[in-house]
Amino acid sequence: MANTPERLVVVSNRLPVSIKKTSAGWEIRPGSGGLVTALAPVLKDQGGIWIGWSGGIGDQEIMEHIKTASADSGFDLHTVPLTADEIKDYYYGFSNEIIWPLFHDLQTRCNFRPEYWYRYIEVNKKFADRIAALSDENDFVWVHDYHLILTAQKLKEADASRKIGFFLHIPFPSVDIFIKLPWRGQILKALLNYDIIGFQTARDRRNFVNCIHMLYPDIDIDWEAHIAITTVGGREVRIGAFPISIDFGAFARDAASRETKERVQYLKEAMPECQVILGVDRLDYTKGIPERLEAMRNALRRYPDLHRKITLVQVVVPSRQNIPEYGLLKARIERMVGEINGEFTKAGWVPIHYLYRHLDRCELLSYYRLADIALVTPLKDGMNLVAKEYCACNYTNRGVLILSEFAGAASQLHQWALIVNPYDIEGVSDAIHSAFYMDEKEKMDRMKKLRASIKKRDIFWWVKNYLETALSKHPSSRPTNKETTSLAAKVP
Ligand code: ADQ
Repeated sequence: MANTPERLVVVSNRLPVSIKKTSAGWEIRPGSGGLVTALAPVLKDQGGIWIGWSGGIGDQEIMEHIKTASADSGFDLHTVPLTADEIKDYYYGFSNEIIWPLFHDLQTRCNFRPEYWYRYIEVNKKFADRIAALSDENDFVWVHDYHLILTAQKLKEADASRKIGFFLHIPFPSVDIFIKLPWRGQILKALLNYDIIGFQTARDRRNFVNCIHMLYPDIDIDWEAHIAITTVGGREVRIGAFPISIDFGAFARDAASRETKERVQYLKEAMPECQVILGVDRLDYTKGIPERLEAMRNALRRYPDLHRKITLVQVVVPSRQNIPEYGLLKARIERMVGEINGEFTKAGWVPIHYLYRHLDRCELLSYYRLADIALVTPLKDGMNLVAKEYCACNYTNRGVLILSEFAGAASQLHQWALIVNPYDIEGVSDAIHSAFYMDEKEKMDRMKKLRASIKKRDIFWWVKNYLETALSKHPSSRPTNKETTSLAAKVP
């Protein structure tokens, strides 16, 4: 196998495209998230491809449109068509009713149905077959996230030898939680078929290594610099922490654009004279939205001095609407917003503004710019990009970030954010009070340091760091910028 692969093959459950069915037919646009932005230059330059599910049932109707989206992206998108049963058992079932809650430490929410597991195996094989057909031995295959843990193993079983890496976007749980998984041994063993396994934080990497020690005590693990290394079947496996980030420059630039400034001005005029506290989350029980609302209620009860002085803008993006639990969560959030507003609203002041929808980029950036305080309090989160986006947009350095200690972002930002335990209602309420009264100098000092840290380790740094660790001969002798591996060299 070549040491320096020429082509990158990215694989994820979903393709990086936004697909909408309108009255005029399908509307498909290339994705614009940070991951695509960072990988696009590498893919375009080297003729790389992206393999994933389109998000629809079957794919016949969508295929033509995907071709157009490929042309617009500048690299080829290839779909893995899924049937309705596969979507139900592999995606909603195993991925989102087992791995997602378990890996976020919420094992009581898991639905350990055996049929989910068998379908997960089948779909991972389907992805592996597609990779085998579309790639060759000279490619580097980069598989993303928890939906595709078995893919490397299935590729090996199909006798398709590839240099292949994995990145887990969500946390990896501690041993005591991981061993609840009925298929714990199979999942761990399957991961060891990757040549490199990337986690968000050192804590996730440590949890994974501890699980290996406990379930497979015969496997030796050594360390070279910050990379754990083990040998499985004569093959080296590298295990590292690579905290994902955002396109800092684009957020900072767009936040200062005229369009955003005008929108901020409009919002300011529409809102009363208050400090704005912002929450922005996908609808998900891991994001701690009810707990945050409870903290807001607590702050308003314990600190009457905050009445008419603070307003929480809570933005919730619809997500996983086919899972009944998510509908229940939405109803719970809406009931709490109603109760709190019912208890505290006064003429000219509503304590909580609640938005349940996707925001376009300009609107999202305007809320980031408007907010005096960001309240990012997930119960557990792989990283949490909202925390980083908020800081990147805060170019006047006047905002305060309140951040859950259980977000991966806390391992990087803990010195300068106000760190809270999201389960500690009074602690979060106190943090809101402290943020409100924080003096300008302290706010600026903290925000400058937050922004400098995120700017230094942006999404381009992340891609480069991962690819160089994956492709260098020795993990500890990662090439410098000048003698970088050919794929990593294409990252801007
Ligand atoms: P997510 O759980 O989706 O990602 P997060 O990292 O916060 O969580 O990313 C959410 C993204 O959605 C952000 O980029 C944000 O801008 C966007 N967004 C949120 N609300 C929006 C709205 N109303 N309108 C438009 N856009 C909105 C998973 C893991 C995370 C990990 C990421 C990346 O769960 O822990 O940080 O992957 O690895």
